[in-house]
Amino acid sequence: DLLNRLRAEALETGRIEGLPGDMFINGQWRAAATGNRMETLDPGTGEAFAEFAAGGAAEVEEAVAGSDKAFKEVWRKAAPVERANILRRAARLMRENEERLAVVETLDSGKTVSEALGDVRGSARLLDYYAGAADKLQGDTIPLGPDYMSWTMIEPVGVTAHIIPWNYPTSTMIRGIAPALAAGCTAVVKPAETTPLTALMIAELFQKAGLPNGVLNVVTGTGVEAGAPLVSDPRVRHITFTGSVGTGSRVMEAAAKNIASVTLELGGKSPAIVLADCDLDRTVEDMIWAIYSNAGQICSAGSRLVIERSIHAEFLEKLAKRADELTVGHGLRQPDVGAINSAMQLDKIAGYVEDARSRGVTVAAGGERATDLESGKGWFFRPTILDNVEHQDRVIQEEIFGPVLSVQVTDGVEQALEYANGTDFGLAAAIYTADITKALRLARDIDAGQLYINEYYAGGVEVPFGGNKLSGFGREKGLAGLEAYCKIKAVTARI
Ligand code: TXE
Repeated sequence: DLLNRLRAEALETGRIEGLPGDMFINGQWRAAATGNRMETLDPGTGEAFAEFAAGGAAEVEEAVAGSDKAFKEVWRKAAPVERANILRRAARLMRENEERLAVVETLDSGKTVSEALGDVRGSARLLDYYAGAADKLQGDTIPLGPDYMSWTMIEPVGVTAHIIPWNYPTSTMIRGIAPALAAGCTAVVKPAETTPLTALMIAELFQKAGLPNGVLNVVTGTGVEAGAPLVSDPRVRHITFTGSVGTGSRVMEAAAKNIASVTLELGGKSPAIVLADCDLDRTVEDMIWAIYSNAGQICSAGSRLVIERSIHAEFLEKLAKRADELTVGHGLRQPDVGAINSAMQLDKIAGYVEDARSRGVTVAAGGERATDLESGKGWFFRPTILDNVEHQDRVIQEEIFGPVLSVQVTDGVEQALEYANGTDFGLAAAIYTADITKALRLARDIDAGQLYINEYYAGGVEVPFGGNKLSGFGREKGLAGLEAYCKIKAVTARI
């Protein structure tokens, strides 16, 4: 079938024909004014496979100006059902092109092609979900007694900026632009410099879906050259950022200068609390995918296992066995675990593990770099378990963003709760137990944006997603995901 043909072609030639390499600005495909270009590398081989435009302040200026004009003249005036129809057409086009999108996403990001397919399908679903919301953004009437009439109107905030990370290029872009466009906002997207291609392909699909010029723009380039001017532009009224805590803080500072609002989806160090009465085998399997999906490069990854002492030994034995069984390799070869997105990220992961080992932390599985078995190339790290780690250790406190699980042993629910809340992050947490009282008590008391009970990553596009503390604020997905893109106008008349 098409997927297998594309996979075989890409594995053999190291490239894909017909990729977009220019930026999408105001409905036009454009090179950078400087003529500068950058390469994107396949993490599965570490070799370049495509080029794209290195945009900067000049292109950001044009994109924001075009976006502002399209907002004022076209998109905010469009009937909600018209916006919904375009989003639905884009969803259909994504599904029709899912194989190609998935293969390109795999080459750009390093993830497995089945993970990439899942991302594309989930993104099409997000487009449908927000298409359905576009014509339901209605206000309230407010009773004030006989002499007045008062009502609210839900209006789009205006031009929005979307800064996208490299771990979920397609999903993160769509979960921002789908509610933004549904609400009547226009968007300028800056993808990560290591994963720009699917953003450009998505722009092509929106163009085919009939989106008016300027409503969606994609400016590629580095964070400093393209991202910074975008988030500093006073015409941008909301910024949706997913990435590191440090960059998120700089983005918020830039937004503060313009009193623009921000959604920040930053890092995490999310615990899975496993109590002695859990369903052991099922929980082992859940933990494997909580941490090793996307090679651990997930902000909400279950990167800490907080486990009750009485089942620690048995659980760890099973978990380490499963971790050792996992295959690692080029995402197009359909391994269990794909590549690390960049050489820099791989060095960061290896650095954490080496440092822990040198301090005497037990490495219960993995702990080593790897290469693709067939080609001997690429950036990989074996699924790793660091066992019995002290709570203050940096592999408990800091985000590694790789396939590394850090285990904390607990003597009961109270200590588990302390451990769960005892980091600077508050993104996700999971609780595994047969005791509903313990589960609900922990769900109430853990300070995190997502609580999962007896499953990890439970919930879909309908469920709000976001973090507390250094993990950020604001919520994406679900109806809550529309709020950032809407402002309320209250109209009150004396009659
Ligand atoms: O992130 P950055 P990096 C974490 C993870 C990872 C670390 C570093 O721990 O190891 O961050 O990754 C753009 N103005 N996460 O360096 O810098 C940049 O071009 C505007 C967690 O890649 O935050 C890219 O598009 N934009 C995470 C995006 O910001 C700027 C996902 C993210 O890059 C900018 C990714 C600037 N001044 C990394 N500087 C998650 N929450 O899922 C950079 N950018």
